[in-house]
Amino acid sequence: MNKFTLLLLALGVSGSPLCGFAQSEFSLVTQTLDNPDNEPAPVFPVPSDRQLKWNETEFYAFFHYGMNTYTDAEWGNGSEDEAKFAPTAAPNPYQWLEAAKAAGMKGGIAVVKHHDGFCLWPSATTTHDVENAGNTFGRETNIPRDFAKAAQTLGMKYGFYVSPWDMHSEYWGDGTENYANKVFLPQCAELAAYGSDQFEMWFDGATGSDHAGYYGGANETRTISDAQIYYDIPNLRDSVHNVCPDCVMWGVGGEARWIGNEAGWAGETCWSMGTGTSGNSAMWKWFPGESDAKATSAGWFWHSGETIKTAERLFQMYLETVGRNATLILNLPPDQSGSLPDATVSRMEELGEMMKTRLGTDLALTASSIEVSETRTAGQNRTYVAANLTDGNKDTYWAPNDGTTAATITLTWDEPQTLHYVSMMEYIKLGQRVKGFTIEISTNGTTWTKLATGISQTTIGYKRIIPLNGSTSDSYGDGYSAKYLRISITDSKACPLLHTISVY
Ligand code: FUL
Repeated sequence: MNKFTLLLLALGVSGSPLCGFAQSEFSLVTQTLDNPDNEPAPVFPVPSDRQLKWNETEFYAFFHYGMNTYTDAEWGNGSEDEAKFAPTAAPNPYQWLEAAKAAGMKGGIAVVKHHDGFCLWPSATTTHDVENAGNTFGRETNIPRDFAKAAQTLGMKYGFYVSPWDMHSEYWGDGTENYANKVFLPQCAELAAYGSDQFEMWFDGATGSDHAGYYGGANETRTISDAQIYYDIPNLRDSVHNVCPDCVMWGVGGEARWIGNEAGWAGETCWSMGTGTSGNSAMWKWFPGESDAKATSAGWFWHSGETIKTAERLFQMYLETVGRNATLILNLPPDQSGSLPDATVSRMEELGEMMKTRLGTDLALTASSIEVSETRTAGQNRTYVAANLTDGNKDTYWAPNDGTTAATITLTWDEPQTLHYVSMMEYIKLGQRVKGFTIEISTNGTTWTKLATGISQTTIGYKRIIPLNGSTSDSYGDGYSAKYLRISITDSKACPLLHTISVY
């Protein structure tokens, strides 16, 4: 019930909303309250504002750095002497993020406490932190402080990975509320204070039931039964949101999901609800996928002798994650100097160049026409015309009328173009809808050829990128010469809503 209806009821007006009032004064108001912009009804579930903003970060870096960097480990056990943390130079998060930015990434997440419990900032909750590091560089390290500042300077999004599992703490898994109250929630509060503009906190689900921890000297294996209760997650989520309103609580935090593998791919069909690589269109909660993947050959942490994957392989990961309605968090491990190795930096520059060459020039912007099979009736302040697809505004969208679940969008160019990729973005603010589509090209507007038929042309979601040659591993090729490109939406939960189409 809207405010105006409430007012009428309060005045005892029933039936015709206008009885007792001069119609000319109120009829417009009645229309105004009755969906004046003719907006489609949402298809639930829909994302929260913070989930929407989070999705827009698309491609960001992961930086695993800490005690393990100096002990050649992937998982410590919490007994490591703090003195082992002894960087050979001042750790340089600015250099990390600069490399990520060169690759086309929009942000980064720094690990500031891994499962061994060593904190890369001076924490009031423990002595197992940088304050007791082995040298001056170590003792002066404060990753959350420097990472936040670097991100802000570079105009990038940032957040922190703080492991809920803590093998140093005597309290972890002791059957009481001590760990949540004395260690974990206070640590999250300390981290939240490093910047109210954080976009994600990363809460890993590992609990290592078969991995012995130090636990204050107990040296045993411990487990917890329900992470949501044990870490007091609803309270933690609210507390962090009070300080960092746009911070999505990943994983255990419940606002974005693990895509189900660490190899950099999402399902070709990928819903932003449900779990795993494909999600499940029938689930009730908006739970978008994030894919965490390693750019290097060894572990999450730096190890001597590791190599960096080729730009082509990393681009494939991008197509198979960001191009399939997931985000990509790509791990770049800083070495013992606290900086990224040169090979990583130059690979990121190469990747950035590849992104620009392949996805940098949007041919949809130079199409001579974009025709659609149906355009939704305009409202007072909103149109649903095809031009909305290329206006660079994610808040305007093309839509057909209610009840239409199949439609075509045809782009025409005056001269033949060489086409490699098609990118589509749904207006997910009103829910993820599209269930099927096809892509065809033509040189004359009468004979059409379907492309990329080996790829499931099902979901779109936040973003879907189709390599027209049907290959994600060798996606560039020679391209296809065409004067016409037709996208047909073949099935949708309700009228489809697209805010952007790009062609490369
Ligand atoms: C996992 C952790 O156990 C790994 O060490 C790493 O941090 C990875 C990103 O998440 O679950």
